[in-house]
Amino acid sequence: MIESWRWYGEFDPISLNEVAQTGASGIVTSLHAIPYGEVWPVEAIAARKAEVERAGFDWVVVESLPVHERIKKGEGDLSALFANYRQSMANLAAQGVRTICYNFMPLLDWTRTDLAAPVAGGATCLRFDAVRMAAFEIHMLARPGAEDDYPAPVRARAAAWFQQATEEDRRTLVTAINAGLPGAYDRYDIAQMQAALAAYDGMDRATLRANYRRFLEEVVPAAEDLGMRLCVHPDDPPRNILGLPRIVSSGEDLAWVLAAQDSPANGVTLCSGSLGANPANDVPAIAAQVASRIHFAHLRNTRSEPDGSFEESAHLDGDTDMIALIGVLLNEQARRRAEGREDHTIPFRPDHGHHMLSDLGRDLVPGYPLIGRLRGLAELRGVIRTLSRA
Ligand code: DNO
Repeated sequence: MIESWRWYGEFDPISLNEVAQTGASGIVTSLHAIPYGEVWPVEAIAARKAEVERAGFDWVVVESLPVHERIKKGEGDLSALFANYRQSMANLAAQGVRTICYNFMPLLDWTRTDLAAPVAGGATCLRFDAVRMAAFEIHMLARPGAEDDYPAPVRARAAAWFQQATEEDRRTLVTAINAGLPGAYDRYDIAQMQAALAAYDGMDRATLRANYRRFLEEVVPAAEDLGMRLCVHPDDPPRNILGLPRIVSSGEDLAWVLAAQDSPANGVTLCSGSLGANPANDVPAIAAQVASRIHFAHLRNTRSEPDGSFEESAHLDGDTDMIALIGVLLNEQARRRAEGREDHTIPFRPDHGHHMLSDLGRDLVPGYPLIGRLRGLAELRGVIRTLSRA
């Protein structure tokens, strides 16, 4: 497996020199300054690639080449957006960057309600709290129908939280909910989020799937011609939120995606933390089910609570059996090797990590600290080496 590390380029307070000390060899990055939907120019791609290579790394995966919201909404004439996506892919392929991670989550990317929930000893982790999410949706966003999405005990605790919350608490919650959106664009305050949700009014699962199918039809054949691999990132959390459908949340959903364009260019980012936040998802089993189409892995763990809340645990310590999952990925690599494929190694990155130790004094990207991820990488590396020898 290729040890890789997500780096946010000019927006990342962590330097590539620091990353070099982690032992990772691959960099996962994006051109975060380019607005969604625009073509990524060859020069900008080449400059980023040169920067990554000067520091001694390979640019192994683009995360993400984002899908414009209008494509998700199926809004108006999308031909220019599809053409731009294909052009960006061609420009990346021309530079030898061939694996592209993206998601098809409407409106928000990964969503948490707390960016600094306490863990033992003074470290912090990311947390999704059903009560705070309910408070946000029902009392701050006043989303019609939000109450129906939460059971009475959660609604009652949400009302209590909202009543005692200070202005500062509420602002912090809005910031946390927006934190998953990468890059410099698209942060929403309450009014903007209400407007953005209104633009999705009436969106149901079937329509979102039809819009996704159309996207795949428009880009997968081009990716195949370019020798590229697209790999969709699962929904995080893996359930509907804000009244919007989410359609990449389970093994069945992934089967639907893969069947929609049955091509090796249409693959999956196996994100154990995203899928694992639904206790019904057996992550090693899902990985085995889609193994031949896994082009990239995000390895992290979560611990779920009965009310739908979950917290990010240490990489080996949550609900997902990480040893079993890595075993599935290593088996798949062995299968590819036996087929004679040169590209049999699957890139992975330690996904997220606790903010801990000297990172607590640094202003880092939420979920992307140096030391917590280094800890995760070191633990995962140990598992991989051990299983590889067995
Ligand atoms: C979260 C990330 C996601 C991922 C996108 C891919 O930490 O894994 O934000 O980058 O969903 O488009």
